[in-house]
Amino acid sequence: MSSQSIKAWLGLGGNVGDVQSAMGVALRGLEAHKKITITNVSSIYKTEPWGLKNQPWFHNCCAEIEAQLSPLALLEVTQAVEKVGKRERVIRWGPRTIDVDILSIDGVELSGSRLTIPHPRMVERAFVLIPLAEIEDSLVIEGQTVAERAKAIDSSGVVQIKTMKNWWQ
Ligand code: PH2
Ligand code: MG
Ligand code: MG
Repeated sequence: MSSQSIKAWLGLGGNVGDVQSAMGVALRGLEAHKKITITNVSSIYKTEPWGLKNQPWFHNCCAEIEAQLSPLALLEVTQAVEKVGKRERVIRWGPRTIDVDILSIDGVELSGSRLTIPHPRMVERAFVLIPLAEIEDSLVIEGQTVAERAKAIDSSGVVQIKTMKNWWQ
């Protein structure tokens, strides 16, 4: 049993069905885990599909958590939470009900077959950088802060949606 605490940032999204509600279910599922505390959640953004263009727009958000779990144990929890959202991934970068990605873990760099931290494509993705900058702008990824990267990237396909502050609870 590990009692070491980690701070991590997650990216959530989807483009099939009621994604706002699926992201709420996922976040409440994480919060219900006794070794996870959600410390911040961004607004929801409507975002242009990245990678595979010909599919519906996504909804995305980011969350900051604290956990008494190893990175791989956290991955297992995020995957279990995706299962509750009935995720079935058929095509890479294609339509999905709910996706929960570990973006970054404070002080951790990791490159393995199951998990790479920081998430390898996060710095190319406005749908990650813009919600992440909202909750943690001074986080440094590959030598640059999230705020700097969010400012430099084309954000025309990322539209903030008005929600209640604690929309996910
Ligand atoms: N996720 C993908 C592929 N493309 N595009 C947007 N806008 N948002 C996503 O969450 C997303 C994507 C694969 O995980
Ligand atoms: Mg994923
Ligand atoms: Mg993803």
